[in-house]
Amino acid sequence: MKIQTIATRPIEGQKPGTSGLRKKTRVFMGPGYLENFVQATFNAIGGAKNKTFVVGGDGRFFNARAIQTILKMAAANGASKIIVGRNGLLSTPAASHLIRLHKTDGGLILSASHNPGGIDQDFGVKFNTSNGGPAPEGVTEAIYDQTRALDSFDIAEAGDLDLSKVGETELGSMKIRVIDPVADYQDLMASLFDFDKIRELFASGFNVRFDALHAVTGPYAKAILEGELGAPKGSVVNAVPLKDFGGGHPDPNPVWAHELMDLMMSGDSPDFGAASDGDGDRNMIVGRGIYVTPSDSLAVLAANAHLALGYKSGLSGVARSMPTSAACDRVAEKLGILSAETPTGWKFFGNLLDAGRVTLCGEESAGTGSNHIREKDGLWAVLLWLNILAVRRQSVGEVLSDHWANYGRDYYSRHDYEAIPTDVANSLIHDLRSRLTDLKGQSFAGLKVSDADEFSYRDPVDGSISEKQGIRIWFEGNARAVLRLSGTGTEGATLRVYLEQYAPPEADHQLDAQSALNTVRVATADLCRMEEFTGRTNPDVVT
Ligand code: G16
Repeated sequence: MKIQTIATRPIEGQKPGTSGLRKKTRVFMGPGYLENFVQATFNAIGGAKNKTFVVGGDGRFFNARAIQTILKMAAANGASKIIVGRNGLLSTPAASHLIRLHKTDGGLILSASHNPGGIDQDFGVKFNTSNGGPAPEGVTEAIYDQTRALDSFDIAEAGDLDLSKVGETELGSMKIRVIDPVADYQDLMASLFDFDKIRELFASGFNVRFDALHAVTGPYAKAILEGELGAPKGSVVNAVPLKDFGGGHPDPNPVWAHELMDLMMSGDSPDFGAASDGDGDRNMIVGRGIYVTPSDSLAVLAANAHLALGYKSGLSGVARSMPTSAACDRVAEKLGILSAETPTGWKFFGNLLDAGRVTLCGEESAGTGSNHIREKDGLWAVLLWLNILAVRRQSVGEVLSDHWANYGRDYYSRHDYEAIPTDVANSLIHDLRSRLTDLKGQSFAGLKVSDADEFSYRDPVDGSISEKQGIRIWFEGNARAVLRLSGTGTEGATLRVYLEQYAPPEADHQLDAQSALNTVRVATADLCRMEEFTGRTNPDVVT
């Protein structure tokens, strides 16, 4: 095998965000762009020599090409073995599992998650470490530093590899093992959940609609829900992964999964609806006529996880990202277990999971997961819900009402203002930051601020500190707003406004969420001078 050492120069802006490096696909396709980032990643982890990696992606446009490049670079950098999904496909949770199962030195996952795919859409690359989780900030900083100092990359001179068949092949002295992307993940799910109970549920006539949104979870959901658990054929829709996800956003929320939402809100819906995202780590849960917010879903799963095989001895603790609602804290308090609050980004859960401090984690952005892997896991959340329903034999609506009657309801919604010019978004945040200490005691739209701060996090395991992780404003009457800029967008800035209003157990829990949150919405817009800065009066996306 001939190795080429190609001279290159640092490319600006290769700083990983909330979850790896995400850019427009054409940017990634530019000369040396992917190569620089991959070489920087290898350099940052002390080289790839004699190391093993998992490589796979969500099948979006440029996935197949990028994988060929990565394999050739891994071989040139001396890696000993690569495990790759057939046709380059691996969901993010499956990749995380494979890293752990085969004790590899890490993995490269190709995806821009819920962002749309195509030559004019988005692409991304993320490095996961040997625990199976997204690289922590120390590693992503080191990668970024390497991107700024790079002067060459190594790549094998070789033809493309055939990844369409399961089996082993070689590139120079590097072994390449092409595996079935679904099988190991399926075994893992079978070890966590009571598949017999779920089979009985389906056999009793309970029906489900799983919308894979033309993304990577299709083959996984087909094999498990229809193949192994006996859900009727056709329960999984949009199941064939497409390079452009059929032109939509593979984002499982009421806006982008509106077909599923419409069905579930119609008079004649299945008992249970679910969707997953581009790379299979996010989930959406919908009951007949009722949408379950991700924050509520996490709380319900925490309260009921003991009904599933893998969690029957209880949870050590629960963690949520800071903007996620307090609903799961209430469950943790009742269970007498730890509840942790981390910055946005699954990478922040890794240390807590590794240390055994928490078992379940979740985020408002439709991510839920547990210590079975080190990523959020869309299909896992769906199966846990199904396991719980199979034991409780209640509808999603009944489970939720019961939960709220016990714990109260945290009305919750996220409002996204997209494609704001970056300098405008930064000015709004900067202005808010400069007024933080004066806000307490002031009223906006009739709502009094009881406290305000900027979230900073000290990891209790390794002591690392992450600052400026979002602005929190608490209002009297148990309401909260959080403002932060997204770290996953590829165009301008996305301002996320997270709204929350608690209603205690004895209160009315059947209000429409947007109505329940209207006062805190108006107060927050006023307080942050939304219209003055952005000219916007309404968000682009409401989840
Ligand atoms: C990623 C991260 C999540 C985060 C989400 C939104 O999810 O893994 O932890 O909550 O982005 O982040 P932001 O608000 O910064 O855009 P995914 O599914 O895109 O990998």
